[in-house]
Amino acid sequence: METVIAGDVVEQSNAARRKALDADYAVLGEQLDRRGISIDAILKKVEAFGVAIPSWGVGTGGTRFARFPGPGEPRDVFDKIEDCAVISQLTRATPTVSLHIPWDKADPNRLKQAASRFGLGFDAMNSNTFSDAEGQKHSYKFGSLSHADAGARRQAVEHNLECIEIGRTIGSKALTVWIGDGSNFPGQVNFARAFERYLDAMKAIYAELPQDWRLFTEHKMYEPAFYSTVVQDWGTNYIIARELGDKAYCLVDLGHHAPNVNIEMIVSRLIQFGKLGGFHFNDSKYGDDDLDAGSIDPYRLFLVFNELVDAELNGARDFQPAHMLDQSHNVTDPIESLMLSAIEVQRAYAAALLVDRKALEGFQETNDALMATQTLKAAYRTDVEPILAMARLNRGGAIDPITAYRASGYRAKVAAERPAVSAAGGGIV
Ligand SMILES: [Mn+2]
Repeated sequence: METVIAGDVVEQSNAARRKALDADYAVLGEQLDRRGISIDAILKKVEAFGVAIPSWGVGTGGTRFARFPGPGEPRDVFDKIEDCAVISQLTRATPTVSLHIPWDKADPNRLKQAASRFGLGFDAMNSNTFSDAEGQKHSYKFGSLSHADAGARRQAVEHNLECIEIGRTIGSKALTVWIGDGSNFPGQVNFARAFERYLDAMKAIYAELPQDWRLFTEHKMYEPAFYSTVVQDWGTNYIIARELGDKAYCLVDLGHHAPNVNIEMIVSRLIQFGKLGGFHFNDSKYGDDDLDAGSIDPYRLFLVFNELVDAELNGARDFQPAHMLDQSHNVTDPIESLMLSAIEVQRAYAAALLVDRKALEGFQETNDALMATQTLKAAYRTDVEPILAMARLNRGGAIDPITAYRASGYRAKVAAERPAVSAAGGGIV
């Protein structure tokens, strides 16, 4: 397997940190031992945990006001795969890439080859009917899968079927559908009719889904439509998954809810009724800000993982959530942001594994609110960094990925190789 960053750069970086890590790991091991937790068991679970990188995440993002490209931006999907290989090599937490069609359209066999060179696989395919591709017959200005015009709907269905076809060749096992359909004015669309048309179109896509695939639908409260959105919340999303069938699941993008919504509770509901498909991780302060996962409210991320670990331990049915990052990097090096975000997601998982669930259940049964919440806090407060670093080291990654990445000079190298492009597809979904 090829690596992008020279092995000696990683080795040197790790050699300088190995002694301190061993000491920190031993101390944490002792602490956890007193709590009846085996640190090695947690380490094994963390080592097996992975989160997918969205191909569009390695380009600099932007807002509707401007985009400020960084040096060495990927020029095409093959550059994106190389950037993803860097993230994977240093963190060992991101084994897969999630592609977006048409942004990443290329010969599927070449795609497969490019990824397997670096030992990468492909996660869910993402379709795009929220913008017009060059030369397409019908515009999506007024919607796609829910469009009033049957021709536009058919075109959107066929695009999704093409995504499935590409995905089959490269070894993907899921399709994620997010649409921008909605309205900007009261009265512009008939809510029920638009949803009916959407469901009919989704049924046509679902009918062509391979037997071993899953279909994820992603809800979002607003934007690009600002008055109403066809798939606006988890309730509508749940209806869709129920209407379509056993292979249809709901995808939760953390940024796609109103401020202060209790997302961990939505996660719990979807798990309870066997319809949680997966996540787009990011963080937000005001709306769908697409900030780095764990950068604003790491406790919320922990609480989401608290639900996931609970489900994992209880053997919840149809529970195999897909983990993916979906965020926009406007002011940082996207590779650095994605490495740290993958680690933040891993951190939330590791901390959630430390919750004393027996004690928690006892406090819940006896209505001891204070001790129940302290039980969660005790897990959250534990600094699990030595576990995460040891997981990276054991799997050939870097103890400190950011320092190793900066020492490698990768960004300067690709800045010299890749001429600046002004209009790279750097959207966010
Ligand atoms: Mn998303």
